[in-house]
Amino acid sequence: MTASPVTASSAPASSVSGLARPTVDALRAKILHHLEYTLAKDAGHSSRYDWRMATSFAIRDEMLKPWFAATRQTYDTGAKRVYYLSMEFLIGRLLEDAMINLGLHETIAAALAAEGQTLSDIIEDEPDAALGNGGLGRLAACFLESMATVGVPAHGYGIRYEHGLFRQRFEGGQQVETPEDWLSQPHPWEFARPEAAYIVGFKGHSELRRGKSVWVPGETVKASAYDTPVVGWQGKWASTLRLWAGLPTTQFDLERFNNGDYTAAAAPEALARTLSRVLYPDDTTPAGKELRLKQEYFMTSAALQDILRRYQSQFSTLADLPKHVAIQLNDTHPAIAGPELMRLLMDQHDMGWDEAQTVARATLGYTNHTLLPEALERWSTYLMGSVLPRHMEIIQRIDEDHAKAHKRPPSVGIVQHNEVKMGDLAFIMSHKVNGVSALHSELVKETVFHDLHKLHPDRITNETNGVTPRRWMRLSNPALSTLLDETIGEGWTRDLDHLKTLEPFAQDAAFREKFAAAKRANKVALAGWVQDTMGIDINPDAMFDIQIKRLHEYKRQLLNCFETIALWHNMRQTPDAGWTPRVKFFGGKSAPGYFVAKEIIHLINDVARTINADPVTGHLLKVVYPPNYNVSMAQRLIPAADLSEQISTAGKEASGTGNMKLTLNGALTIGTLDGANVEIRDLVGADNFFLFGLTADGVEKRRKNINHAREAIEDSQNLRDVLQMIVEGRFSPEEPDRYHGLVDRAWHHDHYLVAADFDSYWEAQRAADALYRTPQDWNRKAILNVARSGFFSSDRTIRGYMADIWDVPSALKD
Ligand code: B1N
Repeated sequence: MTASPVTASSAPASSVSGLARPTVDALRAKILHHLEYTLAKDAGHSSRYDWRMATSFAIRDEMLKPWFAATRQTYDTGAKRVYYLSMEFLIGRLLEDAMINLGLHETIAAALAAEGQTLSDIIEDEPDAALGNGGLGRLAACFLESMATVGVPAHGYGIRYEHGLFRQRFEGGQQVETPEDWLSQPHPWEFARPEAAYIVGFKGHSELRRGKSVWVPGETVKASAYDTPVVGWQGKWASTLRLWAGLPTTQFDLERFNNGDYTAAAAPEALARTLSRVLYPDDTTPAGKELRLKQEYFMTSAALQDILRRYQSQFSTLADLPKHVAIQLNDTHPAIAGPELMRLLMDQHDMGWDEAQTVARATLGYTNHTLLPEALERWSTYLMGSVLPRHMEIIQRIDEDHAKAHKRPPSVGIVQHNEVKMGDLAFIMSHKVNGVSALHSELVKETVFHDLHKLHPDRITNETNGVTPRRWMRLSNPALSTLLDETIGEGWTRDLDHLKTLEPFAQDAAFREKFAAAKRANKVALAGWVQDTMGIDINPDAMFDIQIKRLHEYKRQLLNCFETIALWHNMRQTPDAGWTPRVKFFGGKSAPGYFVAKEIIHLINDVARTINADPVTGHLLKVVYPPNYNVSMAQRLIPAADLSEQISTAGKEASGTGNMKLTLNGALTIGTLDGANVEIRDLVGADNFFLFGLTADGVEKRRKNINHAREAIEDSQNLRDVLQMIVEGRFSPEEPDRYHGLVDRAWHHDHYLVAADFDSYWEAQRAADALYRTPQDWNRKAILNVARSGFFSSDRTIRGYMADIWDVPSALKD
């Protein structure tokens, strides 16, 4: 080991103000201390893992001060607290995020360098905490960071899944899932809190005792807390992520064990641990399994018990709960919170029915994240009644009360056709219901909650999603961040609206060159990674065209794939026609049981294999689909994107957040009028956005023509050629009929209107090609995208929730 001696070193170069930051030497000494005393390792014989752990512990020590200070101030001032209940927190890697927010990036790099270690290697060693599927879980993670930046006294509550979202591999182009294993190594960011543990019951029955309903559960488990601090920008505030792990309530059965019945002896433990074993890998569609309902209740009940315990340690009357507590439900997954909060207030704290309902409603808010009919959670009354008998009683009475109070039509009930509609339950039990983009919130009023909205016209509001500029710019795109700092100052990191001041620089040729150089550097870095990991040679001067998101038919990766085939076909016919070279990137996982999405993955990989082997078009077109897309891969791809693919069938994508990250990082969008694309286009300007396709209204109308797909295909030579090539086995010569089913569906069951939008998409793509050939114009528009995307900070979103839903002020002075 080539360690240089510890010198009396200078102060760190970072720009954070107001924080007492350690010097390089102090941090170096801390890292060495943790190496020796926490990990019991000798610096000379330490692995990369050891260095990462020691570095993480050293950084974690620095998080404690702001974390304690925020906690203490919240107690001392009796401030109102926000609780964000979510089955998913897709937090990704934490080391670099913490270093950046604490202003210690350069200090740590220097401290490690003095020990012969490379910070980037250590950062890369950290596994992604993939405790979420996609946008909904990543939004929860951005919110925790923004609440810590804006100064909200906040806890996130979720499940400490032993296995997060599965890992994806491709075998012969097909997705293969293997378990994700992030906890196989100790997680350095969490603190076990065995003293914060609650009993959660299931099953059994509800009985009357002295006129009061009492639930006698048939099974119980223990929820045990693990806390992770989340520090905001410049360490001025911090929030807490509290995740629950399932433990048995009964002692290990020693007698059975001694009698040789090892399985039975361990049964209670296995049952309890199942609750926090694995994240359901379904994005946008509910699993509908008993275990999932149990997981939802497990998280929600533990959270509410913890919230009431903390409240009662500080305040006396539960009637005042909504003055001091706001609870936000991330979709319907924790919607059992309504009946559970009422149960706790009534059965354990002797509150009457009406008051319990009033208090619960004033405390709860519900965010809807999807309108897909198949995505709305419903549980059979049989399952709900057997897993949660007391809650079933409460739900029925909530429903009856609501029917009486509002003389409502029969179609509105929570319980319908022997199913509990969790959306309706969440709506009725919340004082505010919000959608996640302007368009989505309007559609929520018109569709799923049409009748309830009429009865409660002031309940639905909009809070357009956002993303944290710390992770999605400062951390992931240092090249552009530095250029922004030099050009408009560093204020954008805390207040993304500062980006507006970049606008005049779009006209400045010298700035455009610097901007282009930053983008190119990111593309060169990505090209190097693609070469190293996939062995594909790509040209950094080609347009990098990127579609990264979960695989879902409504997101229409298939439309992009068809256009790729058409482009290739056209390029082959006239290779010298002045084509704009492109690299098409795809990234994303399919739910394991989603056959059609898996078939689309297979096709994209077959198309990539064919195109990438073609010498005629090798300099013009490549297709890259790296396996196992996750948060860290997003951080690599987004800064290098020229074109952002946001091409969902209009009316289907509630918001999208990848669209915001890509715009912020200077990609131009090709997209439909769907979700937050509408707001992106309004803000960046129609001239700086490639619009195509039917509108949400147009989609509904077009669907009424049952021949819409056939007519569109017959009208489009390009699309006919594409389908013909696929059906002939051009991309699967070893199995020519591999995609007959897929092509048949394209003709006859095109629910997401791929065919109807194809020509319009093709035209928009050619407009993008043309613009890319004039780099001055492309870069000007890209700069305007950056300058006008300040609205998409999750800090702005959080301020919206604070004002419209939570009624919480910032705890920070400035
Ligand atoms: O939530 C994101 C939005 O930006 C996306 O448009 C939306 O699709 C996404 C069941 C979901 N909606 N619903 C889910 C996830 C997991 C699950 O088990 C549903 N995810 C979204 C953030 O608002």
